[in-house]
Amino acid sequence: MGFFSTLSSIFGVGKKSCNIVVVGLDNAGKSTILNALRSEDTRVSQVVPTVGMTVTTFSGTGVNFSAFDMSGQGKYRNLWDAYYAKAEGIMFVVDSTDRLRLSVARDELWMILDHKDCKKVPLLILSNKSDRPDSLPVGEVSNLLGLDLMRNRPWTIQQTSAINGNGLPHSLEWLSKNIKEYMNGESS
Ligand code: G3D
Ligand code: MG
Repeated sequence: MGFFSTLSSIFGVGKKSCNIVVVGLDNAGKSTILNALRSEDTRVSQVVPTVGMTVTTFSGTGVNFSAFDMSGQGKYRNLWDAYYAKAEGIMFVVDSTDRLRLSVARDELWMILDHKDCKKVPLLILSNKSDRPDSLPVGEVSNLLGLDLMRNRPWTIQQTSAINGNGLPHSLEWLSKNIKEYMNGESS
């Protein structure tokens, strides 16, 4: 698609690898976003799809994305503990046109943040599908998700379109910068 700089230029080819958990309700756009990352010249070394979950490792970048669909997969949730425990960043994707399920997305988001294994890692929230005319403004999505209550972690909400790429490079740059700061803080 050509709208991404390569992942390695955003994340750098560090010595340490980093793990990013990508979550959100089904149909939010998680797979489309990961596919867009894949379509650049970044070589994918591993894509392991399982029920309700996909792990994508981009070789040469040190970045691993593990994506989960949150809804209707209750019985797999115990699998996620290990991913939260080793995550250095969380990307939460919401469909900004799905007014009916934004409250479900809010409950899922706060359930993750309250999870015992979820550390104070940077949180990037993507208000996705902003290309659609029925997309809610980012401020409204932020209110509906209750983000004014967010404390004690670096976070941001960004408007994106996985279809035309708008907002994605900037969002990933934010995530990269904040993950680096988080990892430096952990090792010092
Ligand atoms: P998921 O992995 O979170 O479940 P997907 O979601 O990536 O499978 O996306 C679900 C549907 O939404 C797909 O449409 C996809 O093309 C569409 N979609 C994802 N991101 C965007 C976006 O930013 N804008 C628009 N307009 N559509 C988007 P289909 O028709 O294949 O189900
Ligand atoms: Mg998917």
